[in-house]
Amino acid sequence: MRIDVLTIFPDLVEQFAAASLLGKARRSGLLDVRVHDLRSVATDPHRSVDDTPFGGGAGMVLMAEPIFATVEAVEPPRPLFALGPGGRRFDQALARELASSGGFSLLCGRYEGIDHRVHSELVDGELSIGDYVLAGGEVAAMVILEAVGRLVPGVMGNATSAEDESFSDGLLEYPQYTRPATLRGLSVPEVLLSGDHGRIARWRRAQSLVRTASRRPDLWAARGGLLAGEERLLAEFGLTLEGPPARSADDVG
Ligand code: JF5
Repeated sequence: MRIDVLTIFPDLVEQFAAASLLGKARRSGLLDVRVHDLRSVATDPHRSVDDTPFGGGAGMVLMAEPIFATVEAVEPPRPLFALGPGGRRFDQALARELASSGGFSLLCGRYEGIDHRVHSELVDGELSIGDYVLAGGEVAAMVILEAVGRLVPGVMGNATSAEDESFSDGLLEYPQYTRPATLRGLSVPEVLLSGDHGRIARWRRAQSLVRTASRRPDLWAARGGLLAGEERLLAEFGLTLEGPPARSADDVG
């Protein structure tokens, strides 16, 4: 899968794509991430990529010409998405869609925005990673690279598929513990030390259910609340959806 990123901060994105999981996937040939410097095609002595807005106003606008020139020179894979808070919200479902596509490209805006002729003539769509304003699209592009990259078949081996199934069923993860079994007087839930794998699986499921219901009412509603048999599952561990949840270290505040 090829993913191209167009940016005026190529070093930032390149460093990220070369590190950790993405870097490994790249070296193994599973991921072809290409980072392009919009400034490298600028022809004027100052290699300008921004200019003041027609009509006046604060700040600068990313110029159209360096973006047209880059797109013509590298023919980035389509669709070409611009990052920005006005776009389609990026979520796990979209990450899966993009991971099973042939490839795509990301255009990182900066300043007050990008010359509109880029949007009207070159860009296929806009993606947002959330309802907040960033100084530029680079961080959003890196979020998308990581979320999509780890879903590309082979990048994470078998660890991904099963785990991401648990998000696809709309539930939060259950709590995790590692050694030691007692830490500063805090013990690990008995069930996890029991060796009873059926009971462990049911406990984890029950934990996912109560966590989702209490922390993410939006996900809980979308799932349709408790399904058949789940009331009993909760009861097996003395849990209900009512009343205060069991206190744990991550429940503070
Ligand atoms: C950007 C001009 C794009 O701020 C964002 C963003 C927020 N959620 N998703 C993306 O993009 C950066 C800044 C200025 C265009």
